[in-house]
Amino acid sequence: KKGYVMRKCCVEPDRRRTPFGKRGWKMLYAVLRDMILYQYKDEHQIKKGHFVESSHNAIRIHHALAIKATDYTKKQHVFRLQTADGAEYLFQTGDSKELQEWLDTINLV
Ligand code: I3P
Repeated sequence: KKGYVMRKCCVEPDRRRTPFGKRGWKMLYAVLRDMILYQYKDEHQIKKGHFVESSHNAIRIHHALAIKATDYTKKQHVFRLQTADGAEYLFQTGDSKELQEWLDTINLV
C-alpha cells in the first residue's frame, strides 16, 4: 500500500509529547513494505532512496495499532498510528476508502 498522506507527529518514540514547532502537518508519500512505513517527500524519491528529512521516516509497524481518530475533529479521514515503542502519529488520507485501506493494511500485517 502506498500513497500521499498528511502526517502529524504527536508522541515521540521515547513517549514524550512531540515538541512544539514539530507538531505541524506535512505532506509525504508513504509506502508500507516489509512491516515498515517508509515516508518520502514524493513518489519520485523512492528509486533514489531519499526519505523525508525527519527522525520518523521509517516507522516500524510490527505491534503497531491504527485506529480512526474520531476524537480529532479538525480534519477529515484521519487515523492515529500508535507504534510498539510508544510513538503516536496522525495521518490524514484522501477519503474514507483510503482511510479504511490504510487501517486494514497496517492492522493486518
Ligand atoms: C503546530 C501546527 C499544527 C497544530 C499544532 C501546532 O505548530 O500549527 O497544525 O496542530 O497544534 O503546535 P508547529 O507547526 O509550529 O509545530 P493542529 O493542526 O492539530 O491544530 P498542537 O500543538 O495543538 O498539536
